[in-house]
Amino acid sequence: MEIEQEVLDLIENAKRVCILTGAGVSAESGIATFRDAQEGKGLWSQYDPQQLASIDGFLNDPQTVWQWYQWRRDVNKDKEPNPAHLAIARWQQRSHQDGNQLVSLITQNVDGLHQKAGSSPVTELHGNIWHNHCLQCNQIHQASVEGLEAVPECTYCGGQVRPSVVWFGEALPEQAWREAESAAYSCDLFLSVGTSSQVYPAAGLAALAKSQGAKVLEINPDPTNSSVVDYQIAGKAGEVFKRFNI
Ligand code: BJW
Ligand code: ZN
Repeated sequence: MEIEQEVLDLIENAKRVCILTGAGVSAESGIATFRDAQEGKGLWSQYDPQQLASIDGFLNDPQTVWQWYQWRRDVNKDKEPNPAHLAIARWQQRSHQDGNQLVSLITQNVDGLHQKAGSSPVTELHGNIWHNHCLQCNQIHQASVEGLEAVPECTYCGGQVRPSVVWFGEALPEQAWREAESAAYSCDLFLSVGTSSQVYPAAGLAALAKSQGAKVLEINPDPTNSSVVDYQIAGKAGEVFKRFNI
């Protein structure tokens, strides 16, 4: 049987599907992937995103890290979901209606585009770029920070307000991680879409799924060649979802 037919059969017959998405899913919406984020971006090209997205980076230079996130928010604010987000949302909605398949969506993305596409529920492993909280007392800050160049001060304790994203060296949100592990553990099809699978613990979810007998399908124009992957579909997420009529 040719691979495409096998993949279609897997998609149709799976009882539990776990979809893990990464920055590549938002690439077709015009949002640079995490590791390409700095290419050709003027002022920010001299900074290493891995350094900026870290607690040490923030503690060393809160102003620069805050301004990087403000710049990214500004870039992201008018971006719209692309055919990949929309296909995943439709798939989830169909599965709710038909009741014959459970489709869990776990994302590493912080841009909120899955929700904007109508996906529900969405498990956000690395937080959300639109939310903020106090570094010191954890108080959530709802007030709009649009355009603010200086790190806001917490109105409760005077601490520094930071974006509610998960930086290197920080633990993932407990509830989100529990949902992700449980979805990976119990699925029979694991779909890894648009992620370089370099960042742990998210990158370990495919292996967890496989250890419990799931088949692992990867969609990426630049395949990771991981030994965990059973089926590699090389292509852009939006185009592949269209080709497979998902
Ligand atoms: C397309 C496409 C198209 C293009 N269609 N595809 C085990 C081993 C080694 C290291 C570790 C380990 N466990 C933990 C670590 C350390 C670290 C880590 O993994 N480091 C690695 C770099 C080695 N992990 C952590 O620190 C994590 N925390 C932790 O482990 O805490 C321990 C702890 C426990 C208890 C108490 C305290 C601590 C936290 C990780 C947080 C990651 N955060 C970031 C930043 C979020 C905020 C922000 O955006 O600024 O999350 S890093 C960044 O990477 C971001 C992403 O979500 C994440 C994953 O990146 P992703 O999505 O894969 O993007 P890219 O750019 O890498 O890849 C894009 C892909 O798309 C490419 O493959 C393209 O080909 C493809 N693509 N166009 C489909 N059209
Ligand atoms: Zn505070």
